[in-house]
Formats: sequence, structure tokens, C-alpha cells
Amino acid sequence: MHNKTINDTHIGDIGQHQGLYVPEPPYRPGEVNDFSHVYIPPVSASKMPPFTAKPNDITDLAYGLIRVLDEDANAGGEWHINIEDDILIKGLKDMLLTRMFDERMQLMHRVGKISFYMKCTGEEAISVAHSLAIDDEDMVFPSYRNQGILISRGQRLIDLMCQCLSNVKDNCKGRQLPIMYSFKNLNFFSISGNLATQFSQAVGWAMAEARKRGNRLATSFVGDGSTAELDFHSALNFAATYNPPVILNIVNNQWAISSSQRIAGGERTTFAARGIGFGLPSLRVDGNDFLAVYAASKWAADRARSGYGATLIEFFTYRVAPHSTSDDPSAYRPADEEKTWPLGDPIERLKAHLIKTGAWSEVLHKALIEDYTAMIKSQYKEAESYGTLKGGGRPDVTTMFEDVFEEMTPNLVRQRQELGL
Ligand SMILES: Cc1ncc(C[n+]2csc(CCOP(=O)(O)OP(=O)(O)O)c2C)c(N)n1
Ligand SMILES: [Mg+2]
Repeated sequence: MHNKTINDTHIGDIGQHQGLYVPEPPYRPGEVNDFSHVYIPPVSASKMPPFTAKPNDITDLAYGLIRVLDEDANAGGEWHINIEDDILIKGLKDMLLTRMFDERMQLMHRVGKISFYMKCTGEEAISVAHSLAIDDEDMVFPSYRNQGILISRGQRLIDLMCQCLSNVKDNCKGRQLPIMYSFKNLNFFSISGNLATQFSQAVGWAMAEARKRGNRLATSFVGDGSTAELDFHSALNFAATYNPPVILNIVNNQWAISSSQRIAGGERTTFAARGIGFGLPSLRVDGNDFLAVYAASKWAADRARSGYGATLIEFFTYRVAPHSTSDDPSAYRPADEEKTWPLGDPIERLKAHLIKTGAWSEVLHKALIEDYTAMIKSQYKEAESYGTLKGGGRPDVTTMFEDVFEEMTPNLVRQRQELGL
């Protein structure tokens, strides 16, 4: 049942308004930001039903917040499942590498080596923990902020760098915007710039897998803003109807470029609650809590693989970085918003937990940062030798006519001839 104690600045009654109501973000630049009303239940409040539970019996999970790590970095509560230290340490390393890679690429944009970049700062746990909780064989239909999945699945940084540089080693041959990766070898579907299309594609893929009686699942990610797209709703409808093995993840980082989550209906209810109307099990999870993301993802994966169909998950997080290198958040949100965000930093939280349990240390952490700094530097140096935006290698112009049609269409043949090729 709806938990009436939820009383945060983003969820609740809109109240009475005469005329057309246009939601505004809670705070604008120059105003003092305040997250003190965000509902953060204690770890012990999160009940974990068996994954076989009936969706209608667990609707409260769509309104609460599944948490495992408390404010003191101790793990507890029913969602605290046994995760081996090796997995947690890999998770910490992958999150750190994702963040350091992002920082490097942002820098390369500043000096004009790439034309565009998107960071996932503060959201690393969502991609990395989810990726570790499912199988590498499972099919990912990503958004543009899931670079952590590629890093966790072991794609070489140099391959990501070459894609961003659109150089001769770019596996997309310069046809995609930087960061719109595509890696078939890792079961990572091509990223689309058209928001939310990946949701219905994931459901369709999972329907085909169910028809084949395979054992793989599909997982897909959209942002809070993207839930306003029709693809989101038709994906949920098909997922509820045909019971395919799919996990549908909403990353609620509270912003869609300069539009607050309120403009996608986030003021009325939670994003997880969108699933209830379709009869889908729907979980709302602390997206900055690695252990909670892992446990919720595993629950949904076990459910899908056991034939119980789709799960909708809202990961509640905060977009620390600008939307992309083309964005300036100081124009639309208070400068200190990131500092007052109460669910902390996913890397710092897992690191503090692992130091407490004795599985990690400051010395190891420092050494890892040094290793990664050197590795990123050397991989970038090599990537740059294959060409950058400013100069050097580019994919051969003939390649733009290839790969789309099995047999080139007459107009393409003509155009290629016009180029003298
Ligand atoms: C169909 C469509 N509409 C609009 C855009 C422009 N656009 C690109 S990203 C974005 C914001 C998406 O926000 P959200 O879904 O919350 O994801 P986030 O960037 O926060 O991860 C918009 C409006 C687009 N790419 N595709
Ligand atoms: Mg968003």
C-alpha cells in the first residue's frame, strides 16, 4: 500500500491550481537548495519478498526506497544478501575506473580532441552493480550513461576512446556521436540518441528469447525524463502482457538536461509506481548504494530467469555532472545542489564499507588510482595516435556506403560514383 510517510520535495500532492499547471523545479540558481524532505527510510524498513511474489502484494516497494548501506557504511536489512568480497572489490574498481575514464574524456573535450562527451558521475553503482548481478551473456539495451557496464564487462578503454575520437580504429567508423557505443562482442546493443527506443527493443528481444526458450535475459535503461516517451509505456505494456525475461530500469537522476524530473510527472508519484498500473513488480532503490543495486538487480534477474517475467526498477540517484559537454547546469539549478544531495557518493560509500569489513584499505585505494592514472594515460596516448577531431586518421570515406544494406541501393551506388570512388 502507498506509504503515507513519503513526504519529499519531489513526491506528493500537487494541490489545487487554477488553470494550466506547469511544474517548476524546487530551487533555481541563487536559491538555497534543500533536500531535507527527501524520504530516506532506515535500512531495516526495506522488506525483501521472495522473487516469486505476486506484483499486487508488493506494491509498497514502489513507494519506499530499498537500502542496504546505512549512513555509517554498515550493511544490513533484508536486502543484505551474501556477495563475495571479490565481486565487491571488482565493483569498487570498475566504478573508480569509470569515473576516472569520464574525467579524462571530459578533459579531452575541453582541449578540442573530441566533439562531445557525457559523464555518469554519481551514477556509477547503477551500471556496475547491475552488470555484476546479471550474466555477461545477458543482452543490454543501454542508454548513453551506461559506460560502467562496458568497463565492467571488460571492454578495453582504448576501444571506447577510439569511438569517442571517431578515428580509424573507431568500431562505429565515425558514424555515431561520441559515446554512442555499440559492442556486439559484449552483448551491448547500439546506443540510440532517440530517447527510450531501447526499452521496447529490449522487450522485443526478450519476447524472442522466451519464444526460443532460451536462458538469457534483456536489461534496459532509461532516464527519468525518458519515461515521458511513448516507447516507455508501450514497452511496459508488452512486458506485462507477454511475460518476457526483461529488467526495465529507470535511472532517476532528477534531471533531463535542464528539465527537472517534475516535468516528467515525478512530482505526482514515484517513477517505480508507473509499473503498478501494468501489474509489474516495481522496486524503488537507492541508486547510490552498490549493495542495494546489486541485490535488487539479482532479485529481478532471478525472477526473469525463473519465468516470472519483467521487473521495473527505479534507481533513485542524482546527476552530479552537467547533462553533457553542451550543458551548463549553473543556468538552471543551484550551484550547491550536488553538495546537499543526501544519498552520498556511490564510490565513497562502498569504499568505506569495504574498509570497515577489512576487505580494502586507503593504501590499496591510492595505489589503484596511481595504476589507473598510468593506464588511462598510456591507452589514450595510443588511441590518439590513430587520429582525433583535430587531425590524424579518419575512417576511409568509402566506408560510409558500406554495412547498411546487404546490396548497395542504386542511389548509393550513384553517390559513390559521383565521389569518384
Ligand atoms: C526522442 C528524443 N527527444 C529529445 C531528445 C533530446 N534529449 C537528449 S537527452 C535528453 C534528456 C533525457 O533525460 P533523462 O531521460 O532524464 O536522462 P539523463 O540524461 O538524465 O540520463 C533530451 C531531452 C532526444 N535525444 N530524443
Ligand atoms: Mg535524468
